Amino acid sequence: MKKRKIILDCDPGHDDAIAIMLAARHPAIDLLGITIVAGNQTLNKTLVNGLNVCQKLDINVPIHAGMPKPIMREQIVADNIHGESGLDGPIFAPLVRKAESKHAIQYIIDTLMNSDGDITLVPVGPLTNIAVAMRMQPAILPKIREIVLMGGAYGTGNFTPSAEFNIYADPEAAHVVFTSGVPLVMMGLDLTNQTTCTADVISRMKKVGGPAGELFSDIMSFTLKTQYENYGLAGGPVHDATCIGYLINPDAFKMQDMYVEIDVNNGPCYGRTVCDELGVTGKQPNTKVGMTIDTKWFWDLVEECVRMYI
Ligand SMILES: [Ca+2]
Repeated sequence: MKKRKIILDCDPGHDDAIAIMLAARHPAIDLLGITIVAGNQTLNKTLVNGLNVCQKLDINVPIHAGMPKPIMREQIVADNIHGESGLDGPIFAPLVRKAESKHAIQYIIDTLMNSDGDITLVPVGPLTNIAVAMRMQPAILPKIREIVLMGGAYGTGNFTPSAEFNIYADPEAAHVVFTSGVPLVMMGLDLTNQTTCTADVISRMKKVGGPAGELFSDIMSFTLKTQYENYGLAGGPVHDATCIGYLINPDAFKMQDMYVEIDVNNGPCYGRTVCDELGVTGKQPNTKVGMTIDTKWFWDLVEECVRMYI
């Protein structure tokens, strides 16, 4: 099998950590590098979290720090879901792992420009890094094979009634990406909320053991707590990891082509991914939107990946 080359752009983050876990070891994925953006917490915190996860799981890919602030809006963080550190729950050993000195934007541009157009970008946080890279060097656009992102919803949001967190955290950046003409795959809340991790799933992964089993258990136990406190739910979705699942086996997903645009007006729908599900605009679809996922297959995949760290 030819490995799928990706750059994972993330804001770790609990579900980001699970995405890193899947991407770094699965034989179908060639994880070239990790770029970090502010999102779930401020950049200094999301960077430390990314480094901690990679140190704990012995993942040796370059990690580059990116944009500390959204393009236009005031910064927001999701400490209600991810805690003060952005990755509350697990206790990590003292951090020795270091980030690369090159800025994430330059890393993304250089890596794409030196490629054969076979690299997929996987942004699972606010789209600031990707948008700034596109604006700084537009020649990267035809070099991007595809963007497989977590964000948005064709239904309702989770941070406002209209908007999902990643898009709401930088709607202007999302607008740049969704109007870029690059092929887009969007895993929105409608799909990612189907991957609800319950206490049963946590014990299943803990039983597998190893550093990944332990980390999964510590991470998702905290997620279960905040999901209950915030939304009254008995389980927690692992949103970001669905993007890696899609790259490994798109057949486990039902997708629908839609025209998607971002509401960047300062009203109640600010940051909404307006998805033309019924095709009423007559506009050419620009996005494959995730509708359903084979959940049994997904948890088997997670277990398979947890096992690869033993
Ligand atoms: Ca994320």
